[in-house]
Amino acid sequence: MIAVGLIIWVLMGLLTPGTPEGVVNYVGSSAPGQPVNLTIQTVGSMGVGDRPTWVSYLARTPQGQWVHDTTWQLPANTLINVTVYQYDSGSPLRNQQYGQVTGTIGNSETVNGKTIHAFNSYDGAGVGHTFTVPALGISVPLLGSPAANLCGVAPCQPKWPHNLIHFSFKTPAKTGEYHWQCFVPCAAGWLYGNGGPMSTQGFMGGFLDVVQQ
Ligand SMILES: [Cu+2]
Repeated sequence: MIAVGLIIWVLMGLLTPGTPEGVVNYVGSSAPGQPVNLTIQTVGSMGVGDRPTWVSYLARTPQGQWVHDTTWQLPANTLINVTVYQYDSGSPLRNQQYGQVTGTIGNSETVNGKTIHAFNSYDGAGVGHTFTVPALGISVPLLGSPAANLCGVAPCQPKWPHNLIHFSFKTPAKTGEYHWQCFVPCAAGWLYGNGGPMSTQGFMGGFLDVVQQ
């Protein structure tokens, strides 16, 4: 009976989408109550792995290693200082609403040192991606890099053209799994830019796993 249960458990693990994906743990990366640094990057294509053409987010562990994981464990009720290296190109948004910065401290972000509260995506290189956590009212447009996607293989290094974006937000006191995703239909080659990486955990979406510190 135990053996049967074990086999079912193993099969469930293999069949449940997203289960094999790792979780990057930021809890304990700074003293309790102190801000936590979350450093991520967005790339136009992975260049490696089983989906080399797919657009993606990556994250840097507190130990400094870039990993292809989009579930991030964060302490509750804590200020999160986010740094984004945005290596991808952009385009005008279909929904201008996503040009607004919402839910961050000051409802703002800085892009290459300049503070903005909203971005007209018909300007410059448009918007490449958003970082959006619907349940927390957070949405940040990640402006497109004018000279984009020159890095080739992820993780990209800062020597390649990018936009450097900073914003901060506070995790809720209530623990739980908060889904985040990009709302730019950025999946080139897919119908209307959706599907593929847009609908796959580990690429254009993931979870904030908010836990007690
Ligand atoms: Cu995207």
